[in-house]
Amino acid sequence: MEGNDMLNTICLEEYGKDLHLCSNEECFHALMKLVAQKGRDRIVKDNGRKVYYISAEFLIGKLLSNNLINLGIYDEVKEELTQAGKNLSDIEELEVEPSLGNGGLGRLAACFLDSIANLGLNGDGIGLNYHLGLFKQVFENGKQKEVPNPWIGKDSWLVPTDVTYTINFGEISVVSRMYDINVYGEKRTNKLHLFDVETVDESIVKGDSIDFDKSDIAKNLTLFLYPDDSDEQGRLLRIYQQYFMVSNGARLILDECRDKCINTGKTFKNLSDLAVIQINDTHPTMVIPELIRLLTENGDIDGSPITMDEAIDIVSKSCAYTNHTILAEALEKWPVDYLNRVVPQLMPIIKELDRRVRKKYTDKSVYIIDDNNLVHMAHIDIHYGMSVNGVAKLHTEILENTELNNFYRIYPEKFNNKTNGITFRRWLIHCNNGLAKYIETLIGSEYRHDAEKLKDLLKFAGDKNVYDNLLEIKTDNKRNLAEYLKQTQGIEINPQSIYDIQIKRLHEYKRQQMNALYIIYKYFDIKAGNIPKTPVTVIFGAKAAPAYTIAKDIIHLILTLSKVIEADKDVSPYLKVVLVQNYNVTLAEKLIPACDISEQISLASKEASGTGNMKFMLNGAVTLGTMDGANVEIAELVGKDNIYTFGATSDEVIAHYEKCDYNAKKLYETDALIKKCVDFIISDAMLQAGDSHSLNRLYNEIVGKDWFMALLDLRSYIETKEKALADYDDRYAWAEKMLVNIANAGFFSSDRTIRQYNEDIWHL
Ligand code: 26Y
Repeated sequence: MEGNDMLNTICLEEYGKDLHLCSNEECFHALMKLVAQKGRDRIVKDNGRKVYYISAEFLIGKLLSNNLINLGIYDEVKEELTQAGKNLSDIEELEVEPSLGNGGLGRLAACFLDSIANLGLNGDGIGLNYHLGLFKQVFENGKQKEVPNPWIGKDSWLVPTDVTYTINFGEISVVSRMYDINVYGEKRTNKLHLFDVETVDESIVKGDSIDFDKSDIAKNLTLFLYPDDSDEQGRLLRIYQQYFMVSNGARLILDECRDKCINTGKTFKNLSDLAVIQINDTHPTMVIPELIRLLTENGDIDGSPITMDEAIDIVSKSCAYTNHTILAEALEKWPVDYLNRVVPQLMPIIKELDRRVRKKYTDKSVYIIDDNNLVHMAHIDIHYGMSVNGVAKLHTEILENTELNNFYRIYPEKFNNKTNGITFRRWLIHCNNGLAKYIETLIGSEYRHDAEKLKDLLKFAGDKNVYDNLLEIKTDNKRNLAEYLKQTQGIEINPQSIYDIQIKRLHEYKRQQMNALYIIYKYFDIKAGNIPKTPVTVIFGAKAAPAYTIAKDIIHLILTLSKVIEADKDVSPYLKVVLVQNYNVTLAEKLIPACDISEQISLASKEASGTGNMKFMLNGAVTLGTMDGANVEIAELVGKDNIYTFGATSDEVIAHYEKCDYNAKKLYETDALIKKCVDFIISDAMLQAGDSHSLNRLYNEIVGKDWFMALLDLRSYIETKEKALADYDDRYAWAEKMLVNIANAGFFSSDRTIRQYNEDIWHL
């Protein structure tokens, strides 16, 4: 067979020995070489329009298997390794996951790059090369501690380029360098461009902490992703990072367009024919004034001047904005003072953009600079971009009708929805290859290119043989997860139990605390003698922002609960609570295929979309969720028998906020069940096992504020979860739910999402 000694050939060249004699490290290196060779002939140059996906985060995960899959050599390589007595998963363990994102927004950017390349579209990512990533999470005494997360090793996918720029800030200037990571698709190889400062200095980080001297920009600019912004220095550093990213990006874009202009006889006046810039939330918003500045200061490709009117017009036709949140604290507003200090060259442009808005509109709420001298970054995007999109149907509706209604009334034509998606190449074919292969035996391999074909699985509804196989694959995955957690984290879980999983950033609106209150309910219930037929393992994975006190208190609550329940021999055989350490993409790939119940329990209206919900569905987990974000679309697709929904609707929640009539204390005082669960947080058992200060603070927060209304939905959550757990025991009925979920997941392929971006916004 052609190519079945591809790797061996490289091993002979590189190491002068056969594959079976190479160490795993050598194999990894040889595999990287192989990927580079195979990807080379897919580099396509064209002079057409190109999309630049600019984002402060790209949570790309490990790349080895993904690259092999996208290059179409995964099965062959796996086979060659097996023949040589090697194991691909062992080799994969050597790769360090780049930690270049917080959560959903960063992972979405990675899925999008994958789909852009696989659809054969011309599009690159632009971001930053954070050396120590987001922090790595370790637990010490039941609390989260943050340590650096270095990921750039000797075998890195990162390739230095000779592209460098001098980037000027108010007081200093720094020299940048661009590093590239190839993004391999079936049809072409694109790039993720990550900019770095030449002078960055990892040695300024204090010991095993994420603390460092925030004043020395040349040394610290690309050390960490979003360092703590609880103080002014941290916030200033964020502006430095953002401007560094967009100034490099803008110059790269203009340089590439200049080349294309020369090849095609166009000028910068035609910029929107050559480039479209998708702005991932407001973090890269300064790219708009920066492009305007560069065009007006430097003129056209022949040096002829470009006026402010022209520059604004050119840039406005090229930029598009995606909103990912309606949480007020995440809508960026920068003080004019800060911008004056960090990027004084941009302020005149921003003021001019604001002046034009003020001339046209009397409604103060759409101004760019408000009465408190805060610059509203999203307002720049909306006035001076050609498209504004939300990330799920409900989210876009809320933007149009509530959050951004004042803008929607001015620019209805700019607003559009693009429901998020996930790449099935990573989130099914790679992470659950057993299921992917089995699906292929049932409906063929077409679904790999046309995810909607998964619907053909519905033909097998009622087929007990298929159900048996689906259940068996799930059980295998559950065993694998148990094995993996034991080996990597020393955690033991029972593969016979129901795996109920909530993995996502720790945030009050996502309501891990409500899940914890359910666990307390269940603990009492089991204590009272109601032994569940099948034991339950509740698994969490979540990092809390370093300065987010309540989120850290919730972590402490979960870890303490876990300890208390473990120690109680009446309950521990039936209920186990696990919080995995340092939840990341790699862990997600192990957790999701093993999941039975997918927890998507955000307060309705608060989760813009969610994408974990889609990954779970695709892997045959059943959703337990509120009617929020993309859960609404999942519910529409699978029908009410195949999802467990509960809780207040987004309209009800929005009404509570408008009327300010939500009262947690009253619920606590009038509902004995709620009181009993909440009181347990500060029970003797808990205070003995945990930190009383932290537990009391959380207790007070929940009783006194409960800003995200966990107590409002707690009763319906408990009832619905109990129903789901009971239903699990009818194994064939459950398998049918699994089948229906998998079959209807096709809509959530990011290939679909990217096609829609391209059809409606990018026009590549
Ligand atoms: C202001 C700054 C500190 C900041 C940093 C990161 C603000 C927001 C974020 C990240 C936001 C984020 O991840 N949003 C998520 O985007 C996903 C992709 O669209 C959605 O699925 C998810 O609902 C949303 O919370």
